[in-house]
Amino acid sequence: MAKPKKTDLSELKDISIKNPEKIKVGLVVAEWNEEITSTLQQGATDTLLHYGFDKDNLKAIRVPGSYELPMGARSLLKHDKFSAIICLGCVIKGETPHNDYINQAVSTGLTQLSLTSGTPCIFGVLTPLNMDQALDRAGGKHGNKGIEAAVAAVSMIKLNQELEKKSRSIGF
Ligand code: RBF
Repeated sequence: MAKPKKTDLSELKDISIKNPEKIKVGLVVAEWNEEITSTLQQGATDTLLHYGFDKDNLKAIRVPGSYELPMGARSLLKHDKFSAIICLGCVIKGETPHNDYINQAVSTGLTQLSLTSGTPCIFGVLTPLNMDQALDRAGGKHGNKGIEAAVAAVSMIKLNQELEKKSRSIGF
């Protein structure tokens, strides 16, 4: 029997969250390597819909490149109350170490923003050595990492819901 493709949403684990249709999620998508990042965005969006989120509560914005992902996420958080922000980009290694600087800045920026805002800002950035590796991870043989980014967001939303419920029940 053929192995199911990792892009098949029916293979996703069961994560049941409360009132998913009321929860707002932001998506920040880099325009660099747009053919890759749009596939990541599609995977992330389909996944959120699969878990019961309402498309009207998904706010997607575009930023020029991955370096701008943390700033885009921060702008979204200032604009509205989101339960998670999914940041999607693709930084391909070139002849110079630009990718190292961008990747370092984005991962540090998103970590800092998550910790200071208290809202999970998901790192959905591909860091491939070449375009083939990027394609393998955007709907190819390694699945679609946009799906995995959305699963991480849903898992963190569930965790925060459970902790809020617990702290209410013990009177905090
Ligand atoms: N942004 C990406 O999202 N992916 C890339 O592969 C990428 N490569 C870049 C290569 C160079 C040499 C430079 C200068 C920028 C690159 N950027 C890339 C854009 C970067 O994330 C950012 O948008 C710009 O540097 C403007 O701040």
